[in-house]
Amino acid sequence: MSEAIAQTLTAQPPTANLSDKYIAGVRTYASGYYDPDYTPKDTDLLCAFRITPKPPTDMIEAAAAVAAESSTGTWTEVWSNQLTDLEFYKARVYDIQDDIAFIAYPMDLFEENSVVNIMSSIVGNVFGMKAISALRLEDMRIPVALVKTFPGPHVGIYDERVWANKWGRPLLGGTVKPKLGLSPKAYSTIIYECLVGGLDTTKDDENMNSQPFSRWQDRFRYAQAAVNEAAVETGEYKGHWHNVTAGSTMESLKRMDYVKERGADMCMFDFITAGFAASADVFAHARELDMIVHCHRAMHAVFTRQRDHGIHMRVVAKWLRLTGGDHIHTGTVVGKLEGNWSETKGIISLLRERHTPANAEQGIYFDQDFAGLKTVWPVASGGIHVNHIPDLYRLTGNDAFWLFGGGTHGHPKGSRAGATANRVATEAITTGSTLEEAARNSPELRDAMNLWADIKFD
Ligand code: RUB
Repeated sequence: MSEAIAQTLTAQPPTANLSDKYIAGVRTYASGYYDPDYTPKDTDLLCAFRITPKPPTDMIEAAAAVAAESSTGTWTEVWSNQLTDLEFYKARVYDIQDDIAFIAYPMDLFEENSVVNIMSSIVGNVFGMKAISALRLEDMRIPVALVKTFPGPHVGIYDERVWANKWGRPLLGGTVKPKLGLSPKAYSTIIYECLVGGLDTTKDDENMNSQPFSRWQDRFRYAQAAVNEAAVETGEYKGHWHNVTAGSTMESLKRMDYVKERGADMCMFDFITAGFAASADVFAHARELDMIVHCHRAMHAVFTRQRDHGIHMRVVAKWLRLTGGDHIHTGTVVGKLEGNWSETKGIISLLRERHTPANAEQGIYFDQDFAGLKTVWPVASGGIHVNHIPDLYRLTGNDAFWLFGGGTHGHPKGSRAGATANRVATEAITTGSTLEEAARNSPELRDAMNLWADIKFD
C-alpha cells in the first residue's frame, strides 16, 4: 500500500457542526420551490408541465413538489442542504396558468450532451409522486448553451437531398409487409419491386431485427443486393433502411459495420425501445461511417398518447434532434394512428426550423433556438395510401418522408404497381396537378384510388 493511501485510510473523516440556520422538519414544497417573482434566465432549462394535483394537495404545492423532486429537494429538510448553494441549484415554479406549471431549472443541473441525464431528472421520480394524480411534460426549452453541447443530425434534410439528388417533392419509402415471417430472399424480391416501381427507399419494420426466419446478415446482404440492382436499373439513388436495432448497443454497432461494408449508407434504429444512450452511440457511429439513421418511434404512444399524463411527442422530437437522428416518425394525422393536425405541424417545425417561436395553437410553449443543429426529416407513416396524398402534402410540404407499407403492397397488381401509384400521385400533387388528372395516364394510380376510395380512419 502506498504511503499516501495509508494516510488517507487512517485519517479521521471530516465532521460537521450543525449551523444555527438548520431547522429540522417537514415543510411545504411551496415554501422552497414556488417563486412567482422569479424571472427565468436565458441559461435556464424551462419546462411546461400539465399537472393534476391529488386532493387535498393544491396546484401550487403539487407544482412545487415537481420542481423540488426533479431538482434538489426531498420530502424533509436535511441538514446537508447547508453544504451547498441551494439558491443557485434549485428549480423554481415561476408561473402557473390553469393546469400548466412553468418550472425553471438552472443549466448546471444537467450534464452536457446527455438526454439521458435530462430524462432522469425531469421525467424521473416525479411521475410517481402521491401528491399528483397525473403529470404530463408538455414542452421543454433547452437553453442554447446546452444545445451547443449536442451533436445533432449528421446528415439531415439538405444533405440527404444532395446525396440522393432528389428535389422538389417528399421522398418516398415503403415498409416491407408482412412485417415478420418472410425469408431474406423473398424479402429482397419485395424490396426490388418497390424500388423499380418508383419508391426511393424501402424499410424494415420496427420489430424486424434478427429472428430465426430472417437473420440479420442474410437479410442485409440480400436486401442491399436488391437495392444495388434497382439503382442500376432505374438510374436513380435508391436505398433500404436496414434495421440495426438489437438487444445490445455493441451488437447494433456491429450490424452497422456489416451493412456499410456491403455498400449501404442507410440504416434504421428503434430509438425509444433501445434508449437514448444506445441511440447516441449509434448516431456517433453513423457519423464515423457516414450513414443516415432513420428513427422509428415504436413504444412512444405508451407515454405520449394520454392528454394528462406522460411526455408530449414534441419533447421527444426535440431530444432526438439534439441527440442526432436524421429521420423521426411524426405521424400522419390522416392515417391509422392517433395524431392531431396542428400539434403535428408544430412537431414538424421543431424538426425543420433553426428557431421555433412559441405557438399556442400548435401547443408550443417556448421559443426554441436550435443553434445551427442540422434539420431532421419528419416521417409520415401508418395507414397512408394515395388518396391521402393531397392532405399529407398540406401537412408536411416537400421536406418530408412518406412511408407506404400496406399502401404499396396492398395494390391489386402488387408492390411494383403500388410503388408506381405512390410516385405518380406524389409528383402530381407536388407539381400542382390533381390525383384525377394524373390517374388518366396511370392505370396503377387509378386502381389504387379506386381500391381505397372509402378507406379513412376517422
Ligand atoms: C407502417 C407501420 C409503421 C407505423 C409507425 O405500415 O406500421 O411501423 O406506421 O407509426 P403501414 P408512426 O404503412 O402498412 O400502415 O409513424 O406513427 O410511429
